[in-house]
Amino acid sequence: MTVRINPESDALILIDPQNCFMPGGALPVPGGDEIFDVINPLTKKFDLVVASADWHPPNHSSFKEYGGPWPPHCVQNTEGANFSPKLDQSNVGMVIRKAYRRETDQYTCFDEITRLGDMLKARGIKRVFIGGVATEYCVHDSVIGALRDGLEVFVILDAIRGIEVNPGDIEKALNDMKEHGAKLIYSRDIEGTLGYEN
Ligand code: VGL
Ligand code: ZN
Repeated sequence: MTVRINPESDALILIDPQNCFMPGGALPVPGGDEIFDVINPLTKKFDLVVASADWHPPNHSSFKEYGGPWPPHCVQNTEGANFSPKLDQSNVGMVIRKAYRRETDQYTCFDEITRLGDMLKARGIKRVFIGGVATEYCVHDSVIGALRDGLEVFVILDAIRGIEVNPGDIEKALNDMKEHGAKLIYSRDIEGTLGYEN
């Protein structure tokens, strides 16, 4: 399968490519830093590249000491919340912060708080190509949210990594995205388009 990018109606969405999710970070995703060799060249093929950022207050309810499942991570205005230095940000045109309300977690960047789906559709975007971390949490929920917003969704399998808290979590998430209508592809399936280097 080959997919040809149409810069007018396609957008690249990068989920939480932040230091805390990289090896050595506060909530490391195994191989999380391997996505950038795939993602960086891809950013040059799209006119619109959106990156999301987990952006928690220091006392966020998803943190263990406040009753949640996670170690503290992506705390606002800390180095851990910054995008990885491995991400080429030169073509990232929009940043969507999420999960900044203390009481609720927000794995998706497509919901009634961000209204990213509406924003993209108002710009004529019809298809989104998604990479980032983590497969079973913010990638999964963002994919489901984008589909619900009526966008066509392509998940780039070599541009995502998962945590796999329990064995099988990643596979389950991939199956669920597929069942909801997402198309699972590899970056090599994406063709360059006029004016862009392949
Ligand atoms: C994420 C766990 C907690 C993610 C964010 O980006 O997938 N996972 N916060
Ligand atoms: Zn988080």
